[in-house]
Amino acid sequence: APRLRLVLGDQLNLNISSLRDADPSHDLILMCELSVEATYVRHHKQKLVLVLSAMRHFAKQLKEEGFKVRYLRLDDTENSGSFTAEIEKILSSSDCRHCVMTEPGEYRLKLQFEQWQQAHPEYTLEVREDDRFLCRHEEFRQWTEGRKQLRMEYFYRWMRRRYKLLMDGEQPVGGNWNLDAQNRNPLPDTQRPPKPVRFPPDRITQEVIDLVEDRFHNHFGDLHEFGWGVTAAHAKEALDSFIRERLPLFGDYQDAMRAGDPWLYHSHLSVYINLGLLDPMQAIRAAEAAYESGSAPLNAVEGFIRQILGWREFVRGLYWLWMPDYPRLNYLQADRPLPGFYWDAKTDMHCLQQCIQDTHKHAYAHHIQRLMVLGNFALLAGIDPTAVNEWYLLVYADAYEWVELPNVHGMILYADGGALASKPYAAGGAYINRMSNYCTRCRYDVKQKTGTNACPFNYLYWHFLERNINLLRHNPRMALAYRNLERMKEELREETNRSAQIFLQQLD
Ligand code: FAD
Ligand code: DLZ
Ligand code: SF4
Repeated sequence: APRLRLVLGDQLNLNISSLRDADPSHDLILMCELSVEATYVRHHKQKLVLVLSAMRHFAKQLKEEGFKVRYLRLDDTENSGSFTAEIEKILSSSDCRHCVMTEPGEYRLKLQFEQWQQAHPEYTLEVREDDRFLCRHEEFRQWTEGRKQLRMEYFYRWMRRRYKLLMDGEQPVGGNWNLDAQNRNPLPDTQRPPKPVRFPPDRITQEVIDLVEDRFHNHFGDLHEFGWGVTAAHAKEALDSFIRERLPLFGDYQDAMRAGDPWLYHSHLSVYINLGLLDPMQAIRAAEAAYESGSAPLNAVEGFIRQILGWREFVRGLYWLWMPDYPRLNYLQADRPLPGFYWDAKTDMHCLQQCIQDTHKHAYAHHIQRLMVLGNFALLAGIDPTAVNEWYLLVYADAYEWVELPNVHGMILYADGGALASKPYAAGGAYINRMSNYCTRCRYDVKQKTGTNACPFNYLYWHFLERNINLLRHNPRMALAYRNLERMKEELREETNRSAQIFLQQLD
């Protein structure tokens, strides 16, 4: 019997589980551009162009492969505005009763499909597991069983063994599981990272750019420099160029930051992997092959593989384990509104200003910018987790809730009280100064601790510890920080608190 196949905007892969047994002569594939998906958070303009253009290119490819595709455009007059209404329209007007889809990556959509199925027992909605991920739900659940704490490092070792990646029998190649200690170098001024691969918009992308400028002109972000790839072929080209040109130094400069350049030696592959345009195992195997052929060192290859095989799978497992209650946690009771400068970059703090500008211009910032500048500030200033989550979900081209939420709620905000990260990633200005050149052009002085010219990260750091002493003091990984706080001269401690209070008042 013919089946309907629904493909969501981040499932753009011919080998996706919902299409695996599709029959071009019978089946109909449904794809929908929906205004709610574009606006449930007001996504960055580049993210909208990326997703919609990639969807249109994928539909074209499906048709070229001989499939019948019903593709609903945002501006089609008969667009009913929801996935389930579109499914229903097709099922009720044909003899097909069965729709197949791959599970969505966001809880909100999972719920929507479940509710529809309950209300419509006359149809079958077959939801298949998303096996683009390298750890299935059941496997992840088994891994968590009997563990008091869930830590990425142990999950990662388990995954390395399972997939026999960089293994020497039962032991890690080179003797260490994790070479992060070698991956903390600042970038020397003379070091010139290669230019990233960018893809000039083709006719389809240009059409979507016009559409987005027209319909979503008040969304955050700049479209002038749109250069993301929108097909699997583009993604493959981006992977090849990363392996050749950037991977060898990926490890060394993984944590470094430089004003005006968010790209550095990162891969810029998350957008493609998350959309389905690039298979995560293909990226991992390509890096492994570079190590084996001697073209990239172990600290780079191990570091890169850990991000995809370890972190990416770990946060995805936790998301599904902890939803739907997770986003409501607010361990540190943070409730300050998000400062306006997260939108317009109007702040004298040069590091924040640069990271927000990069984000506005490219819908991209690399990991340490997201974690140690933008995230660190949100943590130290006690910004409301709901507002921070919304910001991260809409500004980055690679953001979907399954990956954004654990990184923001758990990793940067510690809103889950340490379920994900063993301690808050709080740091003063010295860290940013060591890892970047931001401070040299800042109106604040990173060396000063208090007063109107002092780097705000410095006093906010101590104020954060002070404010949350009852919640954090018992954490063994915070012991050193609290000992330092307790050793601080009373006068300096008071000065620090005063500076922080004045700064925070001005923020509101
Ligand atoms: P690279 O540095 O080249 O890393 C290689 C790959 O590893 C990435 O492409 C990505 O697939 C994976 N990866 C690395 N770190 C993580 C991580 N912590 N979690 C999951 N995957 C990881 N990543 C997203 O894909 N979407 C998000 O919405 C997102 N939000 C984040 C929010 C915060 C606060 C933080 C700290 C991190 C977030 N990350 C997110 C993780 C990471 O910052 C991005 O994956 C990375 O910056 C993407 O750029 P890249 O492809 O150049 O990464
Ligand atoms: C992010 C996004 C956007 C902007 N637009 C669409 C769309 O029009 N149609 C669609 O099927 N998906 C879209 N997406 C992705 C979804 O919002 C959602 O984030 C993912 O499908 C979750 O797995
Ligand atoms: Fe950022 Fe402080 Fe350095 Fe200025 S001095 S760039 S605020 S870390």
